[in-house]
Amino acid sequence: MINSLLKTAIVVQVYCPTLFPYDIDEMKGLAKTAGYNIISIIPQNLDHINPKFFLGKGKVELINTGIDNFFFNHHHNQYVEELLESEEFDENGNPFEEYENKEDNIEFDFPETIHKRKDITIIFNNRLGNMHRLNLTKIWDLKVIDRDELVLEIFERHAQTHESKLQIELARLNLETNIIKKELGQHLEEKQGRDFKGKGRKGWEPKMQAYRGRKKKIRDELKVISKRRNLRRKGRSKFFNVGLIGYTNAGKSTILNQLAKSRFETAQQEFTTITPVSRKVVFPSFKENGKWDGQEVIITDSVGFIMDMSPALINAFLSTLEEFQFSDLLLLIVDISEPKFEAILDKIRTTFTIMAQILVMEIPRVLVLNKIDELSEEFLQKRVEKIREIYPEIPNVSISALDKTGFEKISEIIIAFKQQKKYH
Ligand SMILES: Nc1nc2c(ncn2[C@@H]2O[C@H](COP(=O)(O)OP(=O)(O)OP(=O)(O)O)[C@@H](O)[C@H]2O)c(=O)[nH]1
Ligand SMILES: [Mg+2]
Repeated sequence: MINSLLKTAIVVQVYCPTLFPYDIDEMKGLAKTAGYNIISIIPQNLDHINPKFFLGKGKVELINTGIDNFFFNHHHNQYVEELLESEEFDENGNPFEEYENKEDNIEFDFPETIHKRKDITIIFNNRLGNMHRLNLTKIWDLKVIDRDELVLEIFERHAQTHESKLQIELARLNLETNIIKKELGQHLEEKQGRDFKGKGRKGWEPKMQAYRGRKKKIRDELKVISKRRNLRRKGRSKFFNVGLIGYTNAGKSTILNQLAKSRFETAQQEFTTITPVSRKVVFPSFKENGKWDGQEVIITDSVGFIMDMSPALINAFLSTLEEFQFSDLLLLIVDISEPKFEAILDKIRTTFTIMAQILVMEIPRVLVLNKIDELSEEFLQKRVEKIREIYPEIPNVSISALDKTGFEKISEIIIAFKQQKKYH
């Protein structure tokens, strides 16, 4: 049964040698987390992406017809006809030709709650260019977003602090400014031809100015918040700082909760945590003089990563992510129970890529293989061996944050690193 509170989405994915092959199962999870009910998934294989529509023209029209059939109307206007008819060129200026399979009709199973075209969202499991998004929005006359925007929508839903709300607004404004710039260029060329470029700018100027003003205000406010955070961090610098880092949904917050006996939100969905939190944890340790002693450590949990995270999002969250630069040890949390082993390796690679971007590759790190309660002993051993082969220089520890298996090993490792650093 379709949940009427959910928004209706059609997911489209283009597979092409030049495109990042995002996982379709991950898209299903992201769409669900953002509140969408997917009614159809439409893949298309292309040798080259269509410079104008991203998709092949035939597919664009088929999707349109499929939606039109449901609404019993045809919304084509003169401009759309022209856009579809006009000749296409690839990035080298050669006429663009594509193979089209006109045979495959597309039929959708729309829920009864859909009354307007605008109630449908087309989500691309790709990264669209602004021109593609503009053209497709005009042709289909409905909301078109890509994977980056979907992730941004999830962030918007989950942001709770003033800082994270500002960071997301900034990412959204950056995205919209780029779209408006493209739209403006297109508008001027359409209406006035290249010779008159600049004349129609006046109408857009107030909007752009408002965007610029708001962006500056947000940046200034974020700077103030960041300064305040620096002060708080200075207070923590006398302690040993451990950062929990890794792919979204790996179990970072669950681990922090178990260690700190806290109750931060955890959930079987992406980007539950948006705002970093730090907690002091006291690990019992055995001193040389034979006495038990409490070792204080600060543990920080933060926003999780995702494959090929958009630069707009990384930039907006840079100040949050840069917090990790002040860690003395990073625990790279990995969900070792994923069905596909290749996906686990991809997620570890993603974590390293973002770590390089936020300049934390010099910090000692440990791979924490979480969710072992989901795997048989034999299966786990095989996976651990493979990971050791691939990353022989990084220590690893297998745990289950759910039932607290392996937590004594984590404590030992943290204390060993802490003593190496001679923190007191
Ligand atoms: N089976 C099992 N599930 C776990 C384990 N650790 C965490 N989970 C579950 O995995 C899901 C994600 O856990 P979180 O702690 O929210 O993950 P996170 O890394 O903080 O995720 P984000 O904040 O979204 O980046 C939740 O449903 C947890 O209950 C584990 O050891 N075993
Ligand atoms: Mg979390």
